[in-house]
Amino acid sequence: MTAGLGESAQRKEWEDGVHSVVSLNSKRRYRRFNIHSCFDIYPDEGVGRDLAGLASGGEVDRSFRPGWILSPSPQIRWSRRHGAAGRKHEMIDLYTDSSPNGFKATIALEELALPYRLHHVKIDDGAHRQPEFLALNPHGRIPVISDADTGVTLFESAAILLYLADKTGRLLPQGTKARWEAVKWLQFHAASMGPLLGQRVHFEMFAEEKLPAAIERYRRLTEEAFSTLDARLTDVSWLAGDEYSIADIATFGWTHIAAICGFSFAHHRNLLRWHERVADRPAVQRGIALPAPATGP
Ligand SMILES: N[C@@H](CCC(=O)N[C@@H](CS)C(=O)NCC(=O)O)C(=O)O
Repeated sequence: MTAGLGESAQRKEWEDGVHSVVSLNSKRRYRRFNIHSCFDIYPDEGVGRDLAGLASGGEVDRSFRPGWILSPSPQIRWSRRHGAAGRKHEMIDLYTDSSPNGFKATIALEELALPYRLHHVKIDDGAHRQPEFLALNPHGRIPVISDADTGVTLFESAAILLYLADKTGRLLPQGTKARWEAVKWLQFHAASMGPLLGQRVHFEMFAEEKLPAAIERYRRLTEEAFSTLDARLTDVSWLAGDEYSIADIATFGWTHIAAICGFSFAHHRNLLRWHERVADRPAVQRGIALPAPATGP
């Protein structure tokens, strides 16, 4: 399930660092992030479309599905040449799109400098509903990783973050108390923040019928989540305490999109300061640009 280039030719390109980031078509639609489809009620649009005509450049993974693109960042090329975390890892395949849940995976992989192949699953074109993708995630959602090192294939961004932390021994504190703080805030994000922001985006920005009760409900619930995070960050730098962790990465995936959508949390001073600290990290800046930056609805 790798590129049509053939493994050795492809590996050579990666090692030489010449396999540059692809550009697809310049349609605005492509550059748009996919938060409108980050929850279960998104209609099953675009399935079965011929995607081949959409790609105008770069390396297309034709053995898998036209339109799925390999686009290593400089970090990937660096880690391919120099190895990561003291040992050589096999490539991780990441299947993703430019979206809040997808950015969690790209940020974590960039932070950890693990070698990975990035497959662009274009949600707008229905690539996530194709049989090849459903074989990886029967629920038809990105992100998904598949790790040749271990044979593990995973969907659900929080599970992916836990897996990457477990694999490398990084981004999750060692001490029992801080470790469980990290897991708690990761779960808070996965269950009580991300899905609510997804609903808010839908009802405020995409729903054809503007339903005041639904808009008010998700504003209130996401505002509550922001307040809870703000209180947590009163006297600690990171959600787990002293250490930056996968809890911060998960939460940032959505605060990044909230900011782009104009869902202001500037009145939560601790949360805002934390958001800016995370945004300043070079690996985060790379992660939110893969496979393309989010530009808003
Ligand atoms: N709980 C999942 C949510 C995954 C999810 O909803 N991903 C969105 C993109 S952010 C998606 O694939 N949407 C496609 C669809 O809903 O059809 C996770 O955290 O990974």
